Amino acid sequence: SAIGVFDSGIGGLTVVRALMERLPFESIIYFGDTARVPYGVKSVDTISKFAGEITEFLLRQQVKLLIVACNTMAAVAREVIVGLSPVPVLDVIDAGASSAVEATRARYVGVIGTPATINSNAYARAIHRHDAGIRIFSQACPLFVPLVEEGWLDHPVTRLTAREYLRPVTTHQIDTLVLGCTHYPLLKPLLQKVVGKDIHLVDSAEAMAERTAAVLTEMDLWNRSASPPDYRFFVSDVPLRFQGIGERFLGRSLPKVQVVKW
Ligand code: DGN
Repeated sequence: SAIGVFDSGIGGLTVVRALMERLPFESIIYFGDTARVPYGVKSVDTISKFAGEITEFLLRQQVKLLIVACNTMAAVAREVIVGLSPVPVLDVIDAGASSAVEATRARYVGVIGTPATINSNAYARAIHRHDAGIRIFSQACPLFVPLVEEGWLDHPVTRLTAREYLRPVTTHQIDTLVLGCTHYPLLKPLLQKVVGKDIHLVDSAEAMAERTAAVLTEMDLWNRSASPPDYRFFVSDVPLRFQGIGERFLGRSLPKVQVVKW
């Protein structure tokens, strides 16, 4: 059976892309809540309710594993999702936090994400579960999501915005910066220039793919059928410019999507 991946919208396709590259024989079912995105500025109650609905939808598709690709849902609704799921649940925050702990030598780590993710303090809690001595400096970057969706990946406005957001974080001696949002992997080249080459960027999509590979091995869940992998994409709406934005996130042409009505 397939791996279920979900996100508040199309940003989670960065995680699907990393999974396709790292696990090319696994089938994936994706759900993006494009009718209700953005989640990053909503309340914990609302995000939890939406997360529960999506979890139930994917469980009905008989997935063998659930991946919470959305940092915002992972930050505030993990317990709700785990409580509903008989299959293992992995999330981008856990994966990104572990990578940051492995990467840092200075034990000073920066974290950027949506306001909901940063306010939840979920990255700090996840990092401190591994190493309580790591110091964490975080910054919400709400303008990054619309800039990425606009395709301004290497644009002066984005560069100025990034400098402004990252200045406070980089005044501390961090050697690692966690990109704690589905959209940020697309800004990696620009962010690397802004923070300088000595700061290691943790791409939470790549970290998620590595963690998934490890769990498939640990739990003996690798796909063994000889048939090629199947990719199915569900969304709750097809908004304007969906195709173009989706393809930029996925890094290849986007197959047909099915619209789900609850
Ligand atoms: N997918 C969300 C995240 O990773 O935090 C970003 C989009 C949003 O809901 N604002």
